[in-house]
Amino acid sequence: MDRDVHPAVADAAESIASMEIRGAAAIADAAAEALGERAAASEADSPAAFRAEMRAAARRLHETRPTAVSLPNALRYVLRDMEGDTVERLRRSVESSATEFRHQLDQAQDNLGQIGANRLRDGDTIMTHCHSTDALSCVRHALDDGKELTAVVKETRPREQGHITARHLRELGVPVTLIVDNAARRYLDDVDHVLVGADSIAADGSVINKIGTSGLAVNARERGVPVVVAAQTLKLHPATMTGHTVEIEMRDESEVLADDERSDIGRGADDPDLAVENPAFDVTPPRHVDAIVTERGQFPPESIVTLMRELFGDQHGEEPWEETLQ
Ligand code: RI2
Repeated sequence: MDRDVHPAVADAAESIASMEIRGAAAIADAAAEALGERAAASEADSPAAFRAEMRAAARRLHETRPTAVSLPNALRYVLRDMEGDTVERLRRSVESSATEFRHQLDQAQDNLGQIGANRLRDGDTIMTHCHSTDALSCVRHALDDGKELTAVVKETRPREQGHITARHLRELGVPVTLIVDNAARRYLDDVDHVLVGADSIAADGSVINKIGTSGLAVNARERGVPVVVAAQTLKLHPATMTGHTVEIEMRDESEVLADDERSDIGRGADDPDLAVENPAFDVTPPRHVDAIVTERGQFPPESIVTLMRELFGDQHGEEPWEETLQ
């Protein structure tokens, strides 16, 4: 049974679950920050009690959203190397790992952006889906290199996160054309790259990203438009190397159909035969992806497993937040 979860952790978990904090990198950053805050606030009277508090905090954060592997990867990073034979040493170890993780995340996004920018040419038009800070890092670096870009931005139903992308691109001075998702195929002839982020990358090179990415990729392939996925290695999903699949988050139906709209359509507000499904993500097979851009370089999706073996080869066994560990 979990101990009481500290308010700093409960607040972070709530913000992640409600998507006030969203985007795979931002979720990881918030989770690492919350673990650091939890460690700083601990009044544990023994190393065992401190470790139990950290496991409880990590479990609470882990249960918020299931698809973006950046979240468990962040928790593992901070807790795997937790060491010390006193509470004070353990605390310092967690705080320093959390700080280091957050610094590396920023650095990776910056390095990835420079690599992704090399793919973009002066005068190119990109098409985006949802909002990805990794993808925007590529754009920012291309602009810093003196290239001019324009963007076709899909609004990305149901939460219209394309609006966030449009706002950031306009802040960067990039001319934006906002379109509804259904118009994407019509505009593909006008674009040079589809540039998206990822929530998880599987060992076979499949890309798990915001719902609608796979259909966009299929259409882009048909039109000969390259699909570039900007995803720092934090998005690589280690469990897929041993056959696990990535859970797709199903979100509340009210994001798709408001309660008052439901009664307009159905036979009353509680019509049992009016179903609404709201999967937040989909899976794009590697054959529809041209390149995965990471801070370690650009990879054809089929070869990403070599990088995963290098990064996660020695990771196995129990998760550091499981209660069976002492
Ligand atoms: P960065 C988002 O998921 C989008 O699917 C986006 O492509 C992905 O995270 C990666 O975002 P959500 O949290 O890490 O909005 O590149 O559901 O910012």
